[in-house]
Amino acid sequence: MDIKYVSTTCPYCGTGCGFNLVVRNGKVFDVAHWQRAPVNGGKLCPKGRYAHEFINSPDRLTKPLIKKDGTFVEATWDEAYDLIAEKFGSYKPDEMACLSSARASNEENYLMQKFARVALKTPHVDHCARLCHASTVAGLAAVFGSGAMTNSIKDITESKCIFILGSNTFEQHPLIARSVIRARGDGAKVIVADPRNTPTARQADLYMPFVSGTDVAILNGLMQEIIKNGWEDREFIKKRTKDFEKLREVVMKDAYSLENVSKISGIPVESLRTAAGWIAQAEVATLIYSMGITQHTVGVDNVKSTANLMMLTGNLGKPGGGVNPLRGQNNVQGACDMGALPNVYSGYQKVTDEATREKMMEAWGVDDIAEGKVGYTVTEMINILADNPGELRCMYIMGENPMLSDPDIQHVEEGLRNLEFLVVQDIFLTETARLADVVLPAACYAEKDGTQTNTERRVQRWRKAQDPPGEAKPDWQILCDLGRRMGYGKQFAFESPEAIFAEVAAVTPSYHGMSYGRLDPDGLHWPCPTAEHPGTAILHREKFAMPDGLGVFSAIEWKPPAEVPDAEYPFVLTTGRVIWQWHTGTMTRRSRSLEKEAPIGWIEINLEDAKALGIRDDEVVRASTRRGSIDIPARVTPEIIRGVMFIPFHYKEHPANMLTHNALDPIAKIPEFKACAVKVEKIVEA
Ligand SMILES: Nc1nc2c(c(=O)[nH]1)N[C@H]1C(S)=C(S)[C@@H](COP(=O)(O)OP(=O)(O)OC[C@H]3O[C@@H](n4cnc5c(=O)[nH]c(N)nc54)[C@H](O)[C@@H]3O)O[C@H]1N2
Ligand SMILES: Nc1nc2c(c(=O)[nH]1)N[C@H]1C(S)=C(S)[C@@H](COP(=O)(O)OP(=O)(O)OC[C@H]3O[C@@H](n4cnc5c(=O)[nH]c(N)nc54)[C@H](O)[C@@H]3O)O[C@H]1N2
Ligand code: SF4
Ligand SMILES: [Mo]
Repeated sequence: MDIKYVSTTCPYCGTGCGFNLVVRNGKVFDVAHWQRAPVNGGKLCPKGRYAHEFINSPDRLTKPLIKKDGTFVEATWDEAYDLIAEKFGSYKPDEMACLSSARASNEENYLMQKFARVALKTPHVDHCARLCHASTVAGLAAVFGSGAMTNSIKDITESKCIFILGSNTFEQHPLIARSVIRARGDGAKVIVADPRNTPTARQADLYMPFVSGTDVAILNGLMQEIIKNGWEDREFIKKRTKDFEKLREVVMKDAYSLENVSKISGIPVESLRTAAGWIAQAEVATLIYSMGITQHTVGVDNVKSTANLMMLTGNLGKPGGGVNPLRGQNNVQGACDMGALPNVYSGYQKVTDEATREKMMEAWGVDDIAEGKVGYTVTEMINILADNPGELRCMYIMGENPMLSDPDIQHVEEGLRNLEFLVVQDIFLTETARLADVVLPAACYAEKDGTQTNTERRVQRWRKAQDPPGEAKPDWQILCDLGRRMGYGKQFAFESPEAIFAEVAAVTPSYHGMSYGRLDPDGLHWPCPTAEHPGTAILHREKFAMPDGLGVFSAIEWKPPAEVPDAEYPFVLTTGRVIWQWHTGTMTRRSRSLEKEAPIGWIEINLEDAKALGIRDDEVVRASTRRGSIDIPARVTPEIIRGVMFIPFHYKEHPANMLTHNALDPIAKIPEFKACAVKVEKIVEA
């Protein structure tokens, strides 16, 4: 028997844990701890521990499929490529759009944006970061000049006060939660604010339940209390920031007195006062946030407010401090870094800057690429498809499943059905793939080499452990094949991911100093500008990445969510995740050990609310919003604040996104997944 261990990086969350895939006679059959792994030192959460289980699922796509008269027929790669190249060649650039994938490697994301811009000449390329941290990228870039975690995961252990707002760290980034536990063991105070008493909240020294959508009011209230007590860090404010007076003017308003904030949010005044004191008076404090902050029509405002609080208290540019947005997907940081976004090339170089565009054309050896204008975001693409049919006619989706993950699924389906030609490239036949004209079978993480960039900007390797099933191919290879078919032989001549990475390093300033050789054994944090540079674990140490080096305070007023409860839809619906499942479930629901822990969806309803509605625990109820209705089992619990209900969005049987609202943040274009108005009723048998 031939057994080998192949060390690689977890394909689930942005923590970036390392483990060994155990391979027997050429097939992966288990995961084993890799003690040397830099982020997690061998420890894993259940998803990492069972990350082998879906790989050899009998449901894997193994052959290209072409839809003929409404049914899929197996095809050869040549047939599929010929059809795609012919179709892609028949549309105008502005009629085509591409979705890249935070599940795929840096190399693959780089190639997808290059394919869109060079081969299709379309500016319309985006990916699921839009649904996730688009507000972070826009918000933190506006105030610090860089939209990423300011400190590293390990650095959290140095903190003396950890404020977790809108992140269920213990379920969604379990191996980052480990740093929180360590810091707490060393005496750090932990504050958690969340509408639900999550496993994260249960670890807190101070837990503040509150009503979804009131974050800016809470943050402004904390800042008012800090300024009133003279706890702000005047030296930091003077030396490192600007526009403090503008902030002061807003947060000192009566509207943000602790009494008023308490009325808006539901958090007792005493808790707010304690939190303000702990954050301001700690030797060093850090703020951790995730989707509770970003997924709002005021997502960018929320993000800027978190930055306000940490600048006010002088907690940036030092160990144990920072504003730390936890990035979600394994490689969402990398997909953004690689320029799979409609406004930037790799390294956040603006498409609207003509000199940069010329530089890219020269690097890519072409005399024309997509126009230097900002393309459509995912959410805009779907709106255009549904509302202005004919404007976008053709789409190429790699590794995303918008038919379950985008808001207001009926609207998404209507939009995708308006496409004349849809190509979906995935490892399984997803709800989205079923709507495609051509489905391309991709290799999964265990079947290819590549790199991915975790939430702390650490670039790490994936290593091939087995061959893909059937005729499936790595995404990078499919993109190269298609690029060549479209007449760009030289631009897509890559023979390996390593060769693609060399081009990434050449054209991306923050990755200039990286190469595969340098990524072993611990990876490298960007920015890493030269071949000698050790990488950068903590950003903004001396100055912010702004032209004048100063962090910018923003004056932000609280605004309620786009849709608030009324007589007909009297509750706030919020949505999210559980530790055992991953997004649209394509992988975790095919992992026996994970699926058995959480096989069905539910709606969380507060005990008192349930009593008033006459609803019992486990009873199937009807949840409805202005978008649609689903029938779903009730989980009646004291662990969610009154007036708010929660549904995890993993389950196709009870799709939360039938209900969610397609209202967008005006800047980031992120949808408000975290708050809309819902009603819940008993189902009366006819
Ligand atoms: N097991 C598992 N882990 C995951 C994922 C997964 O699908 N499964 N997905 C990954 C991805 S892509 C991401 S982006 C991250 C997301 O990670 P998180 O953001 O931690 O996860 P969510 O459950 O979406 O939301 C976090 C918390 O926000 C709270 N919340 C709801 N409304 C509000 C509000 O208005 N304000 C505030 N402040 N909080 C609110 C919810 O109660 C919830 O506990 O997780 C990553 N990790
Ligand atoms: N209601 C609600 N909706 C949400 C959210 C929420 O909190 N509430 N959160 C949003 C967030 S933060 C996110 S990130 C999105 C996620 O939205 P999606 O990215 O659409 O969700 P996934 O299920 O992760 O889809 C990834 C797809 O990639 C495929 N895949 C995996 N590996 C590979 C590979 O190597 N190659 C290829 N080609 N395909 C691969 C998987 O099978 C799967 O179909 O969901 C968003 N939707
Ligand atoms: S914490 Fe994230 S990266 Fe680590 S094992 Fe769990 S899912 Fe994988
Ligand atoms: Mo995400």
